[in-house]
Amino acid sequence: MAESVLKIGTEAPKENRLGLKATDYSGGKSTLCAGCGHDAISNQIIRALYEMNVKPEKVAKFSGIGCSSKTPAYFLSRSHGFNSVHGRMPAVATGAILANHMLVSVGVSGDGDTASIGLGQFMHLVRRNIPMLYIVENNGVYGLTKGQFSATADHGSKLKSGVINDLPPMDLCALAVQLGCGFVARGFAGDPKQMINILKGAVAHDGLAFIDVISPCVTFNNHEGSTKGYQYSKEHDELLHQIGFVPSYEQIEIDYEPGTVRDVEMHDGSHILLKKLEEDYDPSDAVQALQRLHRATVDGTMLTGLVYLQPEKKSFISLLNLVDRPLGSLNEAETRPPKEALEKIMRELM
Ligand SMILES: Cc1ncc(C[n+]2csc(CCOP(=O)(O)OP(=O)(O)O)c2C)c(N)n1
Ligand code: SF4
Ligand SMILES: [Mg+2]
Repeated sequence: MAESVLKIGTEAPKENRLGLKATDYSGGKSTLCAGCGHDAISNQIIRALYEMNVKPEKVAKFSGIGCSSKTPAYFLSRSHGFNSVHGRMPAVATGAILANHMLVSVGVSGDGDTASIGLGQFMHLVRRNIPMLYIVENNGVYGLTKGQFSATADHGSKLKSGVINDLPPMDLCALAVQLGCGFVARGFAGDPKQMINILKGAVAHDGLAFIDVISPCVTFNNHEGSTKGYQYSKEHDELLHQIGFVPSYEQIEIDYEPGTVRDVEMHDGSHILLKKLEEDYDPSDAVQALQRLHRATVDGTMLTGLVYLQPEKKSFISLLNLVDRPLGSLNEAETRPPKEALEKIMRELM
């Protein structure tokens, strides 16, 4: 069967179903270094939201501090945005999303922002299953502060100055799986065909969708000895499967051999299609996901694809049983507990 059924690399129409062009999703001019992986990710975020017909005004962007965290300025200039303190984006996003969960929330962070200073915040965001797309643009270094090793730098990788990293890397995908995240994926900025479908699946997910994107820093971590550069990543990329995405308004046609494509229906009626490659990988099996991630670390490969998927997991919004309106739009009568409820509380306190 042709790749097009998996919607890989399909051409989008000039205008989406809202009558908007891709340029309606663009942002300011990037000030990042030419060739930085982060810009490639911004382009795919623009394309994913445009092709998924998400109104730019219905998007909230969040970030921390770093070259990666600057990127929300370079896409969706018509959307809401909050550039927070270093590593504190999860707390800001949690508050904003609880106040208005009707928006599509997109968080962009860095490996330093998430895995170092913001690790505690990130872990609680995942544990609570706050409904948002959370992208880590992972280059293994603190790009903005001139290329020191981050907590995701591989053991044995070398800085330009010759300094070797003696510490083991932190695998944010494994951490997310362990914390019960219902959507965990790894992409590569040099593979836009795979990334676009991961991003679309993540937007369709009702809960925290975590994507770790290997995003080379061309200025500080793209040399010989680096394990997060373009060349090294291309040579060590190990695809779990081919990913396709079919939106809810399109009919799915699958004529692969039985058992070769896994079709996962998302809560909005869209479908994620996973075509098996060399092995029979079950993305709903957390133990297999952790084993596979660990094996990749030991083998020195870069595992990419949808690592773990549990679309039915309840988001924090469902757990809290929040109304289908932004909390700020509720009037006083709707938010004030009735007299009987207050009297019941008073009786309990006596
Ligand atoms: C509280 C605080 N501590 C330290 C810094 C300095 N600082 C700015 S960005 C950064 C790391 C950025 O690394 P990463 O999140 O990986 O983003 P990248 O630039 O690599 O995309 C650091 C340590 C800061 N701005 N604020
Ligand atoms: S320093 Fe590195 S991460 Fe920052 S913009 Fe330049 S290439 Fe990108
Ligand atoms: Mg970084």
